[in-house]
Amino acid sequence: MSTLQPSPPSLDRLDDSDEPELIVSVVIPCLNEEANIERCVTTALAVLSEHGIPGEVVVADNASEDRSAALAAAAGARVIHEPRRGYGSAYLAGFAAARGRYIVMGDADLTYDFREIPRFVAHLDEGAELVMGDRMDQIHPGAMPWLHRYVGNPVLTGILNVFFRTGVSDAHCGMRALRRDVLPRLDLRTTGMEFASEMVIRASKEKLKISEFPIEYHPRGGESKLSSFRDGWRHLRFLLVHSPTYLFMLPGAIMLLLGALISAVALLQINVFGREWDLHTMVAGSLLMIVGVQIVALGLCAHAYGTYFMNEKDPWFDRMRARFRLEHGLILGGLTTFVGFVVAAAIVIVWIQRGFGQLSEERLAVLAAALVITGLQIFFTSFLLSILGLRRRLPGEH
Ligand SMILES: Nc1nc2c(ncn2[C@@H]2O[C@H](COP(=O)(O)OP(=O)(O)O)[C@@H](O)[C@H]2O)c(=O)[nH]1
Ligand SMILES: [Mg+2]
Repeated sequence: MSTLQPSPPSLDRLDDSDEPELIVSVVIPCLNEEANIERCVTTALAVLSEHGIPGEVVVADNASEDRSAALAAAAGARVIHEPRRGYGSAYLAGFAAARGRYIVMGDADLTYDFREIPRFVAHLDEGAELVMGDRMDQIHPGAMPWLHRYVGNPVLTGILNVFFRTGVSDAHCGMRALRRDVLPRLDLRTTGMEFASEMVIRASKEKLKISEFPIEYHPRGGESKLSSFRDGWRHLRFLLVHSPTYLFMLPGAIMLLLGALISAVALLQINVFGREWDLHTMVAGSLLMIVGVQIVALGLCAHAYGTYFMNEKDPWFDRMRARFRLEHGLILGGLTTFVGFVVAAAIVIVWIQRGFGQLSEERLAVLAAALVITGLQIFFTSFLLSILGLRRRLPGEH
């Protein structure tokens, strides 16, 4: 680990006073933690002074109904009051009040060892912009319930890494550190426990330098504020709504392909599993195809929303819109609809030729309907995408 060197004056100082620059703000969110908060604050302050790190401890109190706030202040913390509930709300208030160049985060429940602060600081000194603790190999007995240890944490961290490729081992670790000057880029907004995921995802989208190292996780003093299913769902919901590719595009594309395949099997009466497939299969295949196109369309609109309205970097969508224009979508949609009408016309011609008698072209009729519907979906979605992007053309685009 690097030694802690005196730092050059930072540009992000909040005031012009001649006070020495604070290097570290330890920010601790606190909701009814009177059993633990005092020790958290005193340990953090002691570690800072032992290592000669100019710093402060900010306790973001979430309207605790016990003596937490008073105990924290008496122990030497600067206490910030945030009436709005939620782990994220507490941190956002604490961050706004922090003055240090670095922010070290940790729960007020004695699960994390604040004596690790200098290691986090050392990683930041070495150039990391976000430093994550990784608890997974050093969880003390009774520190993490079985459900979180073997289901919640690995599953949610796994999904997060598939969706956003962050490479972080323990996305919910509450002890972490970051440079305060990256906060505007992170633009964090969530109010609940999903704040932990938001920070990692935003950091990876902004391509921050993320480092991690193993830390210990101790059993909690006092009562946990986490509700497994409510907070687990809040995390999952956050991951899904921030990943149109995995929420819409992938499932939609799979449905579309599967639907097309099933329709083809029914239409061409291909023998699969020793029997031929007929009208019912055709209906199922076509429905799947229509729903697939619809979901892909929603995904494209979600990508457009992220790019145009949320200013998100979305290289995939940028490539798409560099290649495809409104007119491409209109032609594709128009042609698909046209082919649908041609199939429908063919059925009518056959009917006329048969003297308006009994007709058994149901599969073709379903195909015609599916083509007309998907064609119209493509046609009008193209217009909607164009409307969403009206004010944000690529350079050179008209
Ligand atoms: N869940 C929750 N935690 C809060 C809130 N405000 C502050 N906290 C603090 O956030 C930290 C994390 O909560 P905790 O119960 O330890 O959850 P866990 O570490 O995920 O099991 C603790 O220090 C809480 O005191 C809040 O409104 N909700
Ligand atoms: Mg905790």
